[in-house]
Amino acid sequence: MIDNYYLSQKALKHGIDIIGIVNRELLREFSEVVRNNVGNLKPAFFGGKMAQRLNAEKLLEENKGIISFGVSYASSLTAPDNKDSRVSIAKSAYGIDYHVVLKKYAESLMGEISATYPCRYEIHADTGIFLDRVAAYCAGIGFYGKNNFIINEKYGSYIFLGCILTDLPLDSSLSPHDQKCGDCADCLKACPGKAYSQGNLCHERCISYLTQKGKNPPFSRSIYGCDICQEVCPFNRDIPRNIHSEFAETAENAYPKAEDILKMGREGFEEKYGKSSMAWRGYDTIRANCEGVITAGRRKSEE
Ligand code: B12
Ligand code: SF4
Ligand code: SF4
Repeated sequence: MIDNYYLSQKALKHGIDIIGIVNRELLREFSEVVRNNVGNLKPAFFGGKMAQRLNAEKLLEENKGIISFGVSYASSLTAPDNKDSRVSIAKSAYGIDYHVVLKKYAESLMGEISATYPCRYEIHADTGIFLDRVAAYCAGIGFYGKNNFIINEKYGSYIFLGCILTDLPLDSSLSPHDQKCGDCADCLKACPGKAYSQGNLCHERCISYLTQKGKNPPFSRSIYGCDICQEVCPFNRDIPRNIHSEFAETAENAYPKAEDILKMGREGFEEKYGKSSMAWRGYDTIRANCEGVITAGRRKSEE
């Protein structure tokens, strides 16, 4: 039977930094916990209710094995000195769209495994019928931080998560990691939108969500995403960075001038950022955020 040791040995050479087999019992139990907590919430970007996305029974019935994996995107890029005249883009949008990169790595891994153990498999990153963080927690990829991120002790929270659903029988005996935040609450305090103030992350207050809707708040200079609750986390201090060249970015692209984005227009944007994960929201969303930053700056200077 395939176990965690076998998978970890194979995964690294295909670009996957962390891998684990979802513990089926835990997935059943834990889905119930999260469902009770958020079942009636409306998820950001998806229709229906959260409970419909946490259907562990369906997932377990259809798949003998569920693998969760993580790929580091930690970057050492720092903001330029003149950052106050520039806007910013979150690290998750650096380089090539992570959905593409994760699928490429997992496809390559499963290509090798299925040559020895013929099997059906389906690869997901964001696209599954399930929540990637819940699966990752149940596979021992990391612990749930107070900021709701899955944090791995070696790679921190700057890890993208994906899942592989398969008919291969897998040894899923791993235990999850306990939360290691202790008394720290730095992420909760640092959030400019106070998105954690009511317990669960309130996506309507989160800059990441707001910028994906073209509504960045006046106190933010981000035109896509937000990393603040990760930047302050001590688990992201001493971690390996720049592991995957696909996620490399230049300071010029990561901290552009809002006016330049407006000037480049739709075609210029496609050319420069078309492969980034932020491209899914389209030029009009990013343009609206740039306009928002410029207007907020004008108001501030008039005060
Ligand atoms: C919709 C979505 C968003 C929405 C809403 C997120 C939300 N939490 O509601 C918005 C647009 C705001 C968003 C933003 C971002 N996202 Co997003 N997002 C998703 C997506 C597609 C679904 C997540 C979802 O609906 N979660 C709903 C809640 C209910 O589930 P949850 O996050 O696991 O939260 C529960 C647990 O945390 C649990 N819990 C909390 N603490 C504890 C403690 C213990 C001990 C236990 C047992 C449980 C527990 O309770 C929570 C609710 O009750 C996932 C991919 C996927 N398909 O799963 C990516 C995903 C969560 N996002 C990701 C990323 C990278 C981001 C951003 C950093 C992007 C950016 N740079 O701006 C930000 C970070 C915002 C934040 N602070 O979380 C990564 C996170 C990777 C990681 N290491 O955790 C994911 C997994 C994508 C991926 N495939 O890698 N995202
Ligand atoms: S991503 Fe930014 S706005 Fe959203 S919860 Fe974290 S710090 Fe707050
Ligand atoms: S900043 Fe502190 S409380 Fe927040 S996730 Fe990191 S260790 Fe936990």
